[in-house]
Amino acid sequence: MKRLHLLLTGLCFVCVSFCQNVKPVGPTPSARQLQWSGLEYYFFAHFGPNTFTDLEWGHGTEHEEVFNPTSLDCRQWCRIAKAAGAKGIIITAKHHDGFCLWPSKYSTHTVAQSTWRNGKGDVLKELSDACKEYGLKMGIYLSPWDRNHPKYGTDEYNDVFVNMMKEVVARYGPLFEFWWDGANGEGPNGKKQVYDWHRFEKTLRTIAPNTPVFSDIGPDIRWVGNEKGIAGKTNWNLLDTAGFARGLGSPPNDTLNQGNVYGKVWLQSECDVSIRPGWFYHAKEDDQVKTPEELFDLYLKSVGRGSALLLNIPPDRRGLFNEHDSAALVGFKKLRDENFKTPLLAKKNVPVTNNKTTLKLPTTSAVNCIVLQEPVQYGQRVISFTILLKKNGETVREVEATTIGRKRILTFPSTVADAVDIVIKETKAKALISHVALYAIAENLVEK
Ligand code: FUL
Repeated sequence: MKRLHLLLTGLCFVCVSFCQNVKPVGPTPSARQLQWSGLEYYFFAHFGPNTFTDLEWGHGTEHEEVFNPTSLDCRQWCRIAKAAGAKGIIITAKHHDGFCLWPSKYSTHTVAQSTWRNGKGDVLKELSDACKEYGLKMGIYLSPWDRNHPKYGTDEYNDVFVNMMKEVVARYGPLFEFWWDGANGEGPNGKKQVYDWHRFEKTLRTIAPNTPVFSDIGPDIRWVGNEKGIAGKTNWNLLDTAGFARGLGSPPNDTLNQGNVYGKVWLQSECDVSIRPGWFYHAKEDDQVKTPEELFDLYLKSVGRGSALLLNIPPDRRGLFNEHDSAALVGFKKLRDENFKTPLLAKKNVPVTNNKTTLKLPTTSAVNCIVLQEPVQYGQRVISFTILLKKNGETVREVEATTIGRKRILTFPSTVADAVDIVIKETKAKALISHVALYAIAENLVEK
């Protein structure tokens, strides 16, 4: 009994001493951001008239009849998402062509005007029901740029956009993310729309206070500056947004990619990337689906660099996730499961004293991967660090790195070691490491 008491006291001490006197540093995530941050990996589904016209940017003049999936089954999407370990699906409720995948009251270019299911179909309703059934989250992409809506280019379009947001939140919420695309291809002689971003933001905050909102510069999640799925090796969850705007006025792509070390706003990045070259389904790309190994590499370069992975799986003309894509996704899941199943060592809340911590491996082993996490609710702290792999007291490999953030996965050539030192070189305040794990992953998966 006394021993148990001592043990419990010891455990409490570790816990308390880890968090004791810890003051957050700089901006910290809101509850809404923190909750989203734990999702790490989820799907995008680009679906609409482009699926049937083989375009990437529809003109907005396509006849509604064009949208005609022969056997839409959102449960099949969810089954695959679940099997692939994704946490949710964000659907293009309205892409730049303006076609609405739900029967909106605020447009006459929707599923209701199509012949699909005699105008009675509703893709968002089916997806929302399927997500609930499979325990997945649902998110909505709504393009501000609209090449169809007659009101686009006038002040009244802001009412349309607000009404559409209200409609989809009321009918298909709760949503785990709302996606505002910054793209606009109107060109110098095109229609000019002055978006009322302030009103858009206020609307979502009122009707969906727990839904984080994505755009180039947030307010909750920022774009990573490319569509390749690659976050910066240095990746701050902080950004200076003052003076910048969405779309063309956003910060340079490399700033979005790396964040700002002393940025004033907490904005974790999200890596949006398609499993195929295009965002929409094109049969001619069936043989260009990313392989499980390529997806694993993107996982290391997104989630493993403190970002999120938003992986696009475009439903095909049947309204199904294509076999080529699902095979790659299952392979990708298998690689994550097999390689991250058994850590050589895993520890929570690692005490860091004088900027250093030593971890002893239970047995001398070949290591080629380390996973680190900071408890970001206390702010992102570590600026740079070194991993020293040791054997019999000698350093056998040094791995230099910069930021950690929510998760940092470092891979390196396989090295036989019996201990590992984490040496914090520069930090904003006392370094906190909430999780560390060492692995021996397949050699071909080590980051190139
Ligand atoms: C871009 C869009 O123009 C693409 O069509 C796609 O939706 C991508 C995710 O965002 O800005």
